[in-house]
Amino acid sequence: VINVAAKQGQSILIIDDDTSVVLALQQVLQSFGRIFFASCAEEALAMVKVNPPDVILLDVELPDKSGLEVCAELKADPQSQAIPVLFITSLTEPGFEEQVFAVGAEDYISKPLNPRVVAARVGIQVAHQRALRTLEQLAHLDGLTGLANRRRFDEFLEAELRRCSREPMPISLLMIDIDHFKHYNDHFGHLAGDDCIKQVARLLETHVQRAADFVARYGGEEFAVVLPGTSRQRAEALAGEIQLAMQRLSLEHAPTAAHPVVTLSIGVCTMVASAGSYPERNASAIVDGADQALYQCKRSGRHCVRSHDFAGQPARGHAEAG
Ligand code: GH3
Ligand code: MG
Ligand code: MG
Ligand code: MG
Repeated sequence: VINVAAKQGQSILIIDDDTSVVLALQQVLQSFGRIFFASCAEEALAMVKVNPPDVILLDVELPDKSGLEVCAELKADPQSQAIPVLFITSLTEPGFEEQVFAVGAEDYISKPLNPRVVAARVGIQVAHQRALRTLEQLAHLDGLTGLANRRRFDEFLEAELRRCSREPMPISLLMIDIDHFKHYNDHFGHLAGDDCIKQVARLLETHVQRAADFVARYGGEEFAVVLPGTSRQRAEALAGEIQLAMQRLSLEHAPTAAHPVVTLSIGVCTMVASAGSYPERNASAIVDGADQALYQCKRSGRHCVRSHDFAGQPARGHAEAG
C-alpha cells in the first residue's frame, strides 16, 4: 500500500497488478487528490473496508480474482456500493462492455490509456460524486438555521434508539417550542421572526455541546434535542439551563405575549432500557412523550420544563426558572 500523492481532494484507488499501468494512471490522476494502489483483489477489498475511496479504477484481470467478481462484491456491500468503479481493460471480446455494466460498474477505460480520456472519465465520476454529496448534505439541513432538519432528526433518533437499547443506556429527548411566537411575528414581522428563530438555534448549539448530542429544527418554531446516554435528571437540568439562557438573552417579545421577553417551553421524555430493550422502543413513542410534556408546559403558563413519565403518572414539573 503506497500513498503516492498527498494532495487534498478526492481519494482514488487503483487496483491493478501491472506497474506500468499504475504509474501511467498515477501521472494522469494526481491532480484529483490522493492515489492509493492495490495489486490484488484481497488487498483491495481490505483497503476499501478500512478507507473507502471516492473512485475505484479496476483491472479486469487480477492475480487472485477477476475484476468482474471484485466489482460485483463491492456493489453487493452497502458500505461500498455507492463508490463509482471504472474498469481498465484491453479486452475486446464481444459482450465485454455488457458484462462491465452488468456487474454494476459506472464506466470503463480502454488500453492503451489515453491520458486525456482517463482524466475526463474520472473527472465525470468525481464531479458526480461531489454533486451527490452536496445534495445529500442539503437534503438534511434546515435552510434558515443551518441545523439538522426534520428528515435528519428522524434518521438520527431511530439510529440512536437502536444503539441505546443495545448498549443499554437511557436516551432523552427535548422538544422545545418558542412561546407565543405568533404574537412575535404579528408584532415584529416575519423577517424579525426568522431572526428570532436563528437566535434560538444559536443558543441551542451553544448549550448542547457533548459530541453525542444532537440539535434539530423540528419544524416552524420548534426544535428537538436528542441526548443519547442521558438520564431524565440530566436532561431536565439541561432543559432548565436552556430555558434560563433564553430568558437571559432578553429578546423583547410582543406586548400581547405572556412574558416581556421571548421564552421557551420544553418537554422532556426519557426512555430507560430494561434488560437490553425499551418497552416503548420506537421513535414515535419518545416524540409523543415529549410532545405531551410540552403540552403540559403550555397549559401551565409556558416558560417552563415538564417531563413525560412512561409509568403513566401525570407529567412531573421541573423547578421553574423565573
Ligand atoms: P404557543 O406558545 O402555544 O406555542 O403559541 P405560538 O404562537 O408560538 O404557536 P403557534 O403554533 O400558534 O404559532 C407558531 C407560529 O410560528 C406560526 C407561524 O407563522 C410561525 N412560524 C413557523 N415557522 C416560521 C418561520 O420559519 N419563520 C417565521 N417568521 N415564523 C414562523
Ligand atoms: Mg492485470
Ligand atoms: Mg409550535
Ligand atoms: Mg410556539
